[in-house]
Formats: sequence, structure tokens, C-alpha cells
Amino acid sequence: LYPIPEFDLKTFNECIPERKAIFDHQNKEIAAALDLLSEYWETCQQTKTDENRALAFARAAAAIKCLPFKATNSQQLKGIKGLGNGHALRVATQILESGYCPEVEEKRNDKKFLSLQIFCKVYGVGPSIAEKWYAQGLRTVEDVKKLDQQDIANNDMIAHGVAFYDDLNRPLLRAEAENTYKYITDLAKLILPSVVTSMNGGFLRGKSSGHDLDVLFSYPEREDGDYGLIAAVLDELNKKGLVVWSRATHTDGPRKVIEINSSPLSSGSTKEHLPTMMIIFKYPLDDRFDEFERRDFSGERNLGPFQLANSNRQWRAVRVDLVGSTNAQYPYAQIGWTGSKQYNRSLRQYAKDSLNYSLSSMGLHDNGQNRWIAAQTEQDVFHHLKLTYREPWERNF
Ligand code: DGT
Ligand code: MG
Repeated sequence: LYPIPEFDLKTFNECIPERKAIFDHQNKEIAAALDLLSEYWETCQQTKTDENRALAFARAAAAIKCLPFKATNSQQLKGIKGLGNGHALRVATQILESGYCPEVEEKRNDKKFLSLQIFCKVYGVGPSIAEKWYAQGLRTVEDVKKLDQQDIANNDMIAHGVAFYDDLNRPLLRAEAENTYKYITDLAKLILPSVVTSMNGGFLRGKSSGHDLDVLFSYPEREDGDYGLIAAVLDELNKKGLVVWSRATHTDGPRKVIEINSSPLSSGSTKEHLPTMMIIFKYPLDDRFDEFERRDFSGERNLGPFQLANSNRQWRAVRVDLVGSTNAQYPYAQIGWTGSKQYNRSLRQYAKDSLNYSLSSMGLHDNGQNRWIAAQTEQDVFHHLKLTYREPWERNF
């Protein structure tokens, strides 16, 4: 039944983060159908049940992405943990047997979903604002642009998201990301020569384009002081006039100052609070920073987002996240910011269920023994989790 003799369903089901998923997996049509249903329920969520549906379809899609063979027979899809034996399996079976699933096509073309999808592509907008705009009668991004409404005026993140909608929804190519990464990290090294940096997110997982650039910084603890280095990098970029918009945030958590000299692994909380600078950055249209950074951008400083977006500019707006971590947090931060999101979910769920550990981008906490577990490298983290190491490009769940 299974075309690959060494495929053993029992082993495959034993431990989900032991699975591997590369981008070029063999069951793309099925995964795309399940991903669409997940996106549908995430975008159109009204209730907790809808949110759970979105998660269940994301889990099912991840299971399909991990299959080490091309499914040719629906019998091969039975009993797979994550895919289950209900709704997602029915969808997968239909795609496999006829290449077509009416439910997926109906949802893909659902008018409301199409509008909400557009709204959610506005930087700063999630399902609840999208729903509100829809209820107000808006349907397209042009409708949103026309409205000089409160929602936009009061929220500078969304105002920039609307004004730079086209720029920010154009895929960022790997070469552009690498170019920006080099420019920003060279600046950081001038400020702190010992800084260690990495380009994380989808690019590290092997994607050829993405929606943003994720840059992770690691420095000795005393250099941290919360935003320390990444604030200094942002300052430099601002001085050169290269920043359109920025916001300091702690990802996934309340703003909380990490005390200088406190142990990064002793904060007592596994809540994410790595200091993060979310930036909309000016990327030179000719890909060359050397001349670009010497230009005088002072004339652009006092323009509002719409004026700026419509001005005669020599750059394109791109999204960059600068994330700070101490050396002790770094291996955990690397895993957290490499993703994929679904891979991280499965890793954290497994750590909790199987080991009673709490895993986050800040560290690993053994809840039974109430202690933090130190790691030097990502390999150490996998070892602590009793898992086989997986390369970033195998984490495309
Ligand atoms: P894309 O869309 O091409 O940029 O794809 P990714 O995978 O780079 O997605 P992105 O940039 O949203 O996130 C990269 C990884 O970083 C993601 O797998 C999880 C992590 N990450 C992103 N945003 C947050 C956040 O707000 N909190 C935490 N804890 N992790 C985040
Ligand atoms: Mg990214």
C-alpha cells in the first residue's frame, strides 16, 4: 500500500516534531487545499470554534507536508496523526481522487473571504479589524484608502499599512533580503563588534521570497539592557533617514523591561518578551545602498504616510524585524524565529505534553524541577528535547 517500504505509520505518528517537511514536498495540492481552509477559518473567525478549526486544518496540512512519499491512494491517508479521520481527511481524499474539492472552491471564491483576505494583508490588520471594515461596507483596499476614517488616522501602523499596501505586498526576494541584512548587520557590527547575527524566518528555511526580513541579534547580557543594541541600530538607520516607520515591541507579550544583569534564563516566565523593533524600511530601487545612504532624505521627514507613499521616491518600503536576544537566549530565539509557525507550535506542544517543559524563544523551562535549561546551540536544544536535530529547511510544516 505504501510505495516507500521504509515508511512506517507507527513511527510517523509517534512524535510529530520528529517529522521533516521540506518546501518541495510531494503532496502540494492536498496541502494547499488544507492551508486554504485554515486561512479561511483564521480570517473569518467569529468564535473560538472557528479558531480551533483554523488550527486543526493547519495541523492537517502540516502532516501532509511531512509525508515522505507522494500519496496515490486514499488508503495511504488513513490513521495519520494530525490529519485525523474526519473533515480534513475527507477533503484530502477528494483532492486525491478527483483533484477537486467543492468546499475548498466555494470558500476560495467566497466574496466575504476575498475582502477579508485583502484587509488582512494590510500591515497591522487582523481578523477583527477586517470584520469591522467589512461590516462598514468596505470591500477593497481602494475603499479603505478612500476612507479618511478614525481607524486609520488613529493607528499609524495601519495608516502605513494602507499607504504602502502595494509595496508591502510585493514579495521580498532573497537577494533583496540578503542585501538589506548585510547593510543592517554591518551597521550593528560598528556599534558592537562582538554581536552575532542571523537572518531567520522563511529565508533560513529555504524560501526564495518572503513577506519580511527577520534579523536576530545576540549579544552578551550586559550589552542587552532591553532594547540596547537594536535601539542603537534603529537610531543609526533613523539618522540616515532610512526608516519610514518603526515600533518597539515585545513579541507575544506585555512590554516588560528585562533588567540588565538579571539572568536571562531566570525571569520565571516563558512568555515571549524578546525586544523587537518592527520597521518599515526604505530599500533602494537600484539595490545599491552605498549611494543611497548618502542621499538627503530630510525633505521626506515631515510627510504623512500617504503623501510619502505617493511622492517621487527612489525606494520601496520593505518590512524588517530586528529581534534582540542575549547569548543565553540565542539558541532558543533562533528556533523561535526560524519557524515555521506550525513547526514551533508542534515543538512547544510536544515539549509540554511529553516532557512537562515550557519552550519559548527565550528558553526552556523544566516545570517539574522548576529550573531553566541552558543551551549553547540549536543542537543542544534538540538534545534537551530528546529529539533528532532538524535543519531549518526541514521545518517547513
Ligand atoms: P514570511 O511570510 O515569508 O516572512 O514567512 P516567515 O516564516 O518568515 O514568517 P514571519 O516573518 O511571520 O515569522 C518568522 C518566524 O518568527 C515565525 O515562524 C515565528 C516567529 N515569529 C514571527 N513573529 C513572531 C511573534 O510575534 N512572536 C513570536 N514568538 N514569534 C514570532
Ligand atoms: Mg519572515
